Amino acid sequence: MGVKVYLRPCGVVWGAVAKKAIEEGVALPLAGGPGAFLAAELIEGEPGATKTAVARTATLSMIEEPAIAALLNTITAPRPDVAGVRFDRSGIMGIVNVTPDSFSDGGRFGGAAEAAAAGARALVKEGADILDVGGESTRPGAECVPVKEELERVVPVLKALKGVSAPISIDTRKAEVMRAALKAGASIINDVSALSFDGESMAAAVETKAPVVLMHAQGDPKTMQDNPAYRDALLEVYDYLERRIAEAVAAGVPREGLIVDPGIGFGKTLEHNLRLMSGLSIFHGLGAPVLLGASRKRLIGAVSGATDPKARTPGSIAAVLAAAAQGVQIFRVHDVAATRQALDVWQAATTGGEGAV
Ligand code: HH2
Repeated sequence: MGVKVYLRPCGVVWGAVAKKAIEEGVALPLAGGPGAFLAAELIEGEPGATKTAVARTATLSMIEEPAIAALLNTITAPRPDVAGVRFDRSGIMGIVNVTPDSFSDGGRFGGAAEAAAAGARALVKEGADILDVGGESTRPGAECVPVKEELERVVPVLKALKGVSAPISIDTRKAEVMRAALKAGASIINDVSALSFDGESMAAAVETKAPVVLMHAQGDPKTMQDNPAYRDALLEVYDYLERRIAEAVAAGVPREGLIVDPGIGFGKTLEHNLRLMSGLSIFHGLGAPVLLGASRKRLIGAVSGATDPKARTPGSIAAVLAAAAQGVQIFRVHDVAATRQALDVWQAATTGGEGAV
């Protein structure tokens, strides 16, 4: 087998200049647009032993190397809708943690299911395109929650959300919770273990044909921050997600329903998280919408000095905008209204008001 090749789009432009650059053959659409990339980082080799060069897209398009041509095709193709959510603009997944112990908002949606559902409906009004309901904290050091308890937390909330206009994802690692949640009104599986924690979860995804968020994590929440190690976090996370997509598709999970997520903070040091954040556009090479969950996480605190997670909204928004500039399509956030406002202004200012981003 030849040397492995990765392409990381860079030099992304928007609006009228993006259209013109594509017409003139100096840029290619990023995941179907509206952004377009003028160049790409060409990375060859294995994680930890790579050669990197930056090449213009016009040059890359002329290289007769099947792996590069295939990657360019994948990176430029439009992404299909998932559960009715379009990916030609930045989407927001609003976090609805029905847990007593989540790191930044434990108890925020606690109490009666009706109250949690009202809080979730408010997130839709604020601009959430997807609601992510979770009954188990996966913060570093968190204990695994028994299935029965997780079901008791999430199912009543899902039932109380009947008729809500945004699709609901169920944030769980457990097949039984996936199945029950999908019956109770959720339509997307969000699994921080990429269907690997529970031996039954792949089967649950195949049976239900539900779209799935495949997230990378190194280790289990209980111990994942003890000593995370990578030769190259960006490429290893990419390789892992590529393998999980292949395994899910081979098992019968519909490819067009897959979303990928590098899993910020899941078995990663600050250095690993920043390598991922600065290289996010590489994940377009996997041919699926990219989701980012950096909201209020330690990375924001470490860079800014904001020790209280609730004081990390400005830094969380900066992370969203930096990722949006790399074409990331979905943001899992606590602060929906503030993020929507920031994305709307970023979009208008970047495109000169032309077209949605
Ligand atoms: N992060 C958390 C939980 N679920 N799902 C995806 N797809 N991506 C993420 O980055 C992600 C996730 C952890 O954050 P949070 O829900 O705020 O905290 P806790 O696990 O303590 O409930």
